[in-house]
Amino acid sequence: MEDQDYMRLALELAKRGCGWTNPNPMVGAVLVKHGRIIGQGYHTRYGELHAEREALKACTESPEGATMYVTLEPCCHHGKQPPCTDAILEAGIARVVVGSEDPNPLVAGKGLERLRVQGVEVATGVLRDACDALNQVFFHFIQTRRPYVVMKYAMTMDGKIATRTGASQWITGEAARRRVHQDRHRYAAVLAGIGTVLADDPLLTCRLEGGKNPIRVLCDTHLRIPLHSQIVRTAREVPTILAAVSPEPGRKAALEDAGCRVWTLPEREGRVDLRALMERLGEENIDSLLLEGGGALNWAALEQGIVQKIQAYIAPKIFGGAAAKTPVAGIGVELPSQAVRLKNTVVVQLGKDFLLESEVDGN
Ligand code: AOF
Ligand code: ZN
Repeated sequence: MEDQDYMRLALELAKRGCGWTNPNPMVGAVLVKHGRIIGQGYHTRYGELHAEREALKACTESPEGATMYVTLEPCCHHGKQPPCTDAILEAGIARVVVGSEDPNPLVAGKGLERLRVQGVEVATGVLRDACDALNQVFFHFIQTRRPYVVMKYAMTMDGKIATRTGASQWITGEAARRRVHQDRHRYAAVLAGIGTVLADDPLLTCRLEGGKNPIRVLCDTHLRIPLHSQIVRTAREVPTILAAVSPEPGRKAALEDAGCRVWTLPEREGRVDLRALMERLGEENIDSLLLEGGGALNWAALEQGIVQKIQAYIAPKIFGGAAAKTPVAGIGVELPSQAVRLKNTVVVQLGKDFLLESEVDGN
């Protein structure tokens, strides 16, 4: 086995932490001595042992002289956990092979430096692209302190998110919908607009076995959400944040009594200022957000530059209808040259449907 093969294993281990480590990274580590794997581990949950210490703990023999493969640069600071560089040095690891460098200002090259100074052989950049891709969310959050926003919608091949009567269940099939629930588990929060709540009365929870519910965030400028909506009725079990502009005190109190948190945010063109909302969510350590908006919210999010990734689920069917809704509404751009540009597009087939995933250029 070569360096890349062990790193691939470390990556597979890291992914097991998906959905549980936010706002910290997913990290995997493998220890190899005389060509044999003697320990492996991954970061299982936010605040718990780091991958490096998990791997050392799992060792079946002395790790002295071993090579450690780790998907992210080992940390060298005291946070919720002591520095991994200390554990590596104490264990007498001879060589450390790293995937991604850690952009966390508390680490950022200092972890590697400390190991090198102490005589550990260090190699970097093994499967770097794959390791970087795994922690896109963490890298964004640690550098901006704002959530990584993924805009998701499902549409027909003629670009409709509902029929002319507003019916939208269902556009895509089973496999595509399962994928959405995986993302509700993976990302820390989900964001929708009051229009969606009034039209569909959704729960916005994760219905996967063993999955985790996202924190529900609703843009509800005038607090119109009904007390009998499914979201309010489950607000005691699933954390729910209502983002409003100058909420009416009685209404606010009633919704708080029902278990919702009500935030007062600045206004932008008569609606909640989304940049301010992102700042506030970042302050609450929410590192990622699945935006399941309607057309108005989606346009506002793009216009305010808060979106990092777009997921378009496309079903091979046609609804037609000039008045049937499309995924991004608002006023739109005037000229093709003013389009929101996307890059790094990936296509996945899910049953009969397709998922097109692109990053927003410049965000
Ligand atoms: C993790 N898990 O496996 C690794 C991390 O507050 P702490 O002590 O948990 O430190 C969190 C930082 O440690 C995190 O931002 C990242 O820079 C670094 N590495 N974190 O949660 C891990 N290896
Ligand atoms: Zn660490």
